[in-house]
Amino acid sequence: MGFPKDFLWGGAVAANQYEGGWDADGKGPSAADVVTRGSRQTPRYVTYQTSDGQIHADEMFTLNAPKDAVFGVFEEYDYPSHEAVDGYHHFKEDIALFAEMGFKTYRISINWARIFPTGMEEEPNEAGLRFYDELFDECLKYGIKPLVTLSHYETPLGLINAWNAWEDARTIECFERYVKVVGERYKGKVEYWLTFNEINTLDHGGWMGAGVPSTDPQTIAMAGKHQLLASAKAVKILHEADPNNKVGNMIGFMVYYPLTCNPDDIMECWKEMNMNWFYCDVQARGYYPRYKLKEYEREGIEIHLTQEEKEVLKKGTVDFISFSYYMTNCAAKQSDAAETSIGNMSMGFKNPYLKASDWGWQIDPTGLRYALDIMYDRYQKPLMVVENGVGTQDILEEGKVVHDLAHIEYLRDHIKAMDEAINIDGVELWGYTPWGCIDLVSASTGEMHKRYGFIYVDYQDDGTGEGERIKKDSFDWYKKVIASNGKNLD
Ligand code: BGP
Repeated sequence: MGFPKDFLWGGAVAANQYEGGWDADGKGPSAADVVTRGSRQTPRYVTYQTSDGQIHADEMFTLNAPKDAVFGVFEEYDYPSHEAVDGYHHFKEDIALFAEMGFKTYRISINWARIFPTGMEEEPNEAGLRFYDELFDECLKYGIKPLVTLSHYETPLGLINAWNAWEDARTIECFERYVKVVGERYKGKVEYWLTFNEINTLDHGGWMGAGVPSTDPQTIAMAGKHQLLASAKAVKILHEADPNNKVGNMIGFMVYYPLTCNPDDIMECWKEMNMNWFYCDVQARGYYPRYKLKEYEREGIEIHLTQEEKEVLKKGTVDFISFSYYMTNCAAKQSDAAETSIGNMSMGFKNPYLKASDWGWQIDPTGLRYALDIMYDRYQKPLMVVENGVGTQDILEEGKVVHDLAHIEYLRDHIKAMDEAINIDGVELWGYTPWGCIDLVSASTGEMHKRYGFIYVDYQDDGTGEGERIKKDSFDWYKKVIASNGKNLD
């Protein structure tokens, strides 16, 4: 019983939510840098200007911008990625704290626009490359293996303003150039790679994941095809750069349960689950699943997959599968059947057996065991849980203490569920990197006060705070968990 000997315990962040330094040392703006701060009540907006000089701000998840939109940063708006938690200047201090907790791995993303400021340059930005050299060296100094996401909502804005980024096949070549550069440069330093963070976010709006200002199904299908091809090519490039490289995909995994045993609800649930499976099926098996092709046919969507492209997909299957897991949802045919529930991307119905976080995400540790089981059963490839956690409103009390019991309880129950998946169900699990191991900007709301970390960062939504790092109660707890290789969860 227990976790495997070399289990990769760690934590996860993304460049755009952690680093700040949005225009430092030659970095170009990315998709995330033109998204405003929202809240639980206010959505996040994407800002752009039209040819008549008007400045617009449209909701990120439902964005359908006009053809003449030029995306950019405008004075009157507050963009949380610009400062984030200033990891750009604090990364050494932060990695030292992760090392103190005993991290074996640290999941970060490379901000593509730091390396290729517009995405289209022939030559990379040396200062950007140097930054990640230093960051990886700092990890390796403590024996922490970097786990690197190539694209985590950081499509260079240059590609978006030129041709709507992933909507256009030319972005694949730009991405290949970027992957070749980082694959060569970080050879021997980085062994674990992920291609696109939550590639399936595309189905919930094109902006975040693909820099596509549209929700049109045909456009989304093409952007998806381009990212799937790029993901397959990245696998090949990274294997060629270093045969030791292990390349995984990354799915935002939203488990659905049928709301009732009504067969109609079962079928509805199957459909919802296919939204999870589709991208993963292509990345793990190397071909488009028939249920998706049939759906495209029914909806009149054309993706024009050539023989050569089919070969690319076939040869670029991933070595392992990674996913984020936060919550579960229920599916039902009747839309007035029950109360709706929200989540990081998709909606569903409330499960009467589950409690929810302050942001309404339903908490379900057993769902993680179930997710691991069905995922492993379907693909028979090693798995990693690369995001998991609960966002809470932590209170910094006098004496600089934060009693974040809710984090401890959530993580403890989910670690137990992983233990069961490994030891009772026989799942091969390589690692666990809880989300936001240090407080950072929320992706869905842009808030600072939705906190996940073991380490509190003193930045507030109104711009106050000096960015001081303070250990929460969960810091010492996670340290014990790692030291005991998952046995001591008290
Ligand atoms: C995932 C994203 C992360 C992260 C997380 C938590 O969907 O990959 O970037 O932010 O969700 O969501 P949020 O920040 O909205 O609480």
